[in-house]
Amino acid sequence: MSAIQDKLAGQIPALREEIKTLVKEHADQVISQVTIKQAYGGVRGVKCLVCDTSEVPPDKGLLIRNTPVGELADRLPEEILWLLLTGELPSADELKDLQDDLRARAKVPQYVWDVLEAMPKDSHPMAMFDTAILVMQKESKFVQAYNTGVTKPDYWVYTLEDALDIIAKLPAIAAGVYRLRFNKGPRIDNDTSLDWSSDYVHMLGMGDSGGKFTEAMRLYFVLHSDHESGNVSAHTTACVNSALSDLYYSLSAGLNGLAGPLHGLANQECLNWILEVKEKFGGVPTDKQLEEFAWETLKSGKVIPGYGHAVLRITDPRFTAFLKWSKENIGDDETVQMVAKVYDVVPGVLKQVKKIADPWPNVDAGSGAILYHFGLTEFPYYTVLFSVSRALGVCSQSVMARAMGWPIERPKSIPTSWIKAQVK
Ligand code: HAX
Repeated sequence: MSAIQDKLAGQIPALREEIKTLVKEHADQVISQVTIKQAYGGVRGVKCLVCDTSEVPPDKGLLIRNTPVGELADRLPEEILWLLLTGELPSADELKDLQDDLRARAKVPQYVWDVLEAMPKDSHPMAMFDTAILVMQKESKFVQAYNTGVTKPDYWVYTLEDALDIIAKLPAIAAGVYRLRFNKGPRIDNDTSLDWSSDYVHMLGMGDSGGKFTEAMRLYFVLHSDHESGNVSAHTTACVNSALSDLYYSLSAGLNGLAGPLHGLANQECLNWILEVKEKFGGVPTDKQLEEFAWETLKSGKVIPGYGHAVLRITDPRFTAFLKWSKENIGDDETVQMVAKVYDVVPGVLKQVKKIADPWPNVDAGSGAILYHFGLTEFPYYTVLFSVSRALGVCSQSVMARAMGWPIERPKSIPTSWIKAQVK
């Protein structure tokens, strides 16, 4: 038994008991109501999902297992995975066990590369990445166990197996997609002496003599790892998983949602917008020029990518962590300076648009400038990196959902005629 499986096996019985008692004793207590506006408005703000891996208070931003994400900025993604699953940071031995376990599962089957190589050369990197996950479905240990009669209390064990198998392979798949899609030459094999993010940078093949790119990628993978369970990618993963579809099905489904421009694809759009500004004004613009450009974007009916949020009502602490790192490490970079300038100017513009609930930057507003600085200039690739990281959170959520034995999701829909009858 691996250390993570052992740890969870120790924790899960008490968690199950706690939730069972909570539901039994307070089954009918109302925790949220739904208005007609919410029913037509993307179910915004309705409290009807449970997620214990992380929480996003609108006035605080991301807490991973109650710890503000900014306080986790120096951690390894593997430590975050342990934290997401268990609620605790790992000891040195536990971390080593998890890293060894991931290394042992890291080899990507050849047929994945055959499928990716057969895809059209102009496929979106997200379509390639999600296809790679889906095509490995036949490897699912959950399906094998289910078909041979494993019982419900043990579903989580095999979901954890699938989660670790998938997460271990994501750096190689992401690096392989990059090299294939952007003609960077042959794939580079894993280096099993490296940690999860360092191995990714190694397989990307862009070099990192000062170690700063690797540091940036570690930060990137930590900051994007989870954001409670109501966002499109997490909720889709959870919903598909609730049908007892395995994680290959459910994670690829969720990441297809991350590929939308209002969600994870915003990071590709965001840098694009910043570079458009730079090009138009031949460098960093004045505040007035930037303000005018922001209004132009809004008046043309487009959103300003990287700004606004469905839940947050403050500057996203993940943006703050990226900006701090950028200023400290690559502060001379003109694109980083642009990100800081946009942060000075754009909230003032968005505040004047009444309908916009949150004028502040979200995680996507600053991450692209860092990637761009280190020569990762292919914007359509950026959401793949978001996906590698977000898999840590949504896979952990799925393992815990199986551990708690949550049922298949089935909210009730109603037709407009029913709503009209209610308001009569
Ligand atoms: N620029 C222009 N208009 C914006 C805006 C922005 N940055 N943010 C919100 N609005 C608009 C909305 O489009 C909406 O307009 P309509 O009513 O005409 O459709 C109105 O303001 C009200 O929206 P809201 O209540 O403030 O925000 P929502 O919860 O509906 O949407 C979004 C949240 C993140 C989708 C939205 O702020 C947005 O489109 N932002 C830009 C895209 C972006 O950065 N997305 C990434 C978000 C973080 C994330 O999930 N990363 O993966």
